[in-house]
Parts: sequence; C-alpha cells; structure tokens
Amino acid sequence: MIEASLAEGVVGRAIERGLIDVAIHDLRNFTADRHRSVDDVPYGGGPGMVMKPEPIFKALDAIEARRGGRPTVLLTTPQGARFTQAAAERYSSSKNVVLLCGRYEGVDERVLSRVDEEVSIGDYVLSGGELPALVVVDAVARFVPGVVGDDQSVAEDSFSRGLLDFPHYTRPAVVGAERVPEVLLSGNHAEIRRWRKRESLARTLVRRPDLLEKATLDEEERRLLAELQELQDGRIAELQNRKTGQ
Ligand code: 4HQ
Repeated sequence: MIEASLAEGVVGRAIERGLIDVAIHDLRNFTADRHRSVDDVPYGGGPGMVMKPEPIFKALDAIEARRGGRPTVLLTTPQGARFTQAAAERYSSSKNVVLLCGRYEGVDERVLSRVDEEVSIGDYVLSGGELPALVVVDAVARFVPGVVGDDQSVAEDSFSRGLLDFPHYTRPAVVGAERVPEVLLSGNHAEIRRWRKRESLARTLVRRPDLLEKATLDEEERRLLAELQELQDGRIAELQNRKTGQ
C-alpha cells in the first residue's frame, strides 16, 4: 500500500528525481521469535493487541545507524497534536524523519521515550498509521525545494497564506446557466488580484473564521476583511430584527 502510493504523483516524481528518499521498514524484520510477532496482548486485559516495544527500538537503531544521525521520530496517533501546514514546513527542514505507523490498539507507551512528536491527521479512527504517514510524507515533500515545479505556488498555497483558496475556473466561459465571473475575463490583473483576495477572505470568514486569528494580512486584506465583516454584521442584524419583529 505504501509502495504503490509513493510511486504516484508529485511524491513519486520527487523520489525518481532523487530530491527525497523514502525507505519502508517492515517491523517483522526486527523480531527474534519464530512467529515474528510485532504485537502482544495488553497488560491489564481488554480487547485488541498492542505493538511490542523491542522491534520498534531495533528498527529505530537500524535507521539511525543507516542514516548516520538521530532522525526526527514522529508517531501517527489520534492522541497527537493536529498535523498542520506549519508542522509540515518544520519537518521539511529535518535531514531525516521517521514515521512510526502503529496498528492494532497502538504502541506500548514506553516507545514514546524515542518519539519526538505525536501527530494526528484528524479526529477520526483509522485502522493503521500508514495512511496518516503517507499524508505527512506528501505535505512535507512539497516543502522540499524542487519537488513542486512552481515555488511560487507553494508560497501561495492556501494554508501557507493562512487563508482558504479563492475559486478557480477554466474554459468554457459558460456551462449551462453558470458563467465564469466577468472580472476573470477582463484582463485587468489588479482587479483580478483584488477579487481573489476578497473571495479568499469571504470564504475564510464564513467557513473557517478560526484561521483569521493567525493569518497575516496586508493593508488591503485588512480593509477588505473589515468590509466583509460589516456586510456579515449587517446580515446578522437583519436576521435578528426579523426574529424579534423590530
Ligand atoms: N490511527 N491520525 C490507530 C489514527 C490516526 C489519526 C493511527 C489509528 C494509529 C494505531 N493516526 N492507530 N487519525 O487514526 O494519525
């Protein structure tokens, strides 16, 4: 599953071009028993199995020896801090990152002594850490110089700017009853830039107002946001008045 995914798309091409190097390690290769067990029953009883610590410690030792230096060790778990674009950028400056993927109920708590950060990709339960690990690899790889063709597009990416993206359109200009906004056909680049800023801000205000607290806005953006907030307040006042019959 991991191999197949890493062969595709932007990450696949980055590996092909030698811009990043991703190695997959099977914990069973670091076991000593006849059954090559990587899990065992939980102390204290209860359902499910727990990942054994020793194969993980041996695997981490082998990786450290092979890469020649202590890697940043991440554990994918719903108990972790939410994985963000800022975290992806931070990890991209580590020479080596290990993504420890748990299965079953999770890993023996003592493994955390070797973990730098626990990361969660969202509040839902998956059956293994492999998909979260692939998510992290993808988001981190995009910050490695050369991986994304256009450096400009990485800098302007929705979350790097701290705002949601503006709407995109391509040809044809008319589909059924739906027309492309006139400003995008105008050729007026200053107007287009302003329209996109306004749309980004409006979407963020409505869908993810929490993002606005951290977003760094320029002068024009602060003014546009104030206008949008006034419009929104007006609409809320209108709704309130309708309810109270004022
Ligand atoms: N799991 N974000 C349980 C996740 C998860 C998530 C990974 C399921 C670890 C043991 N990981 N295993 N959400 O749901 O990172």
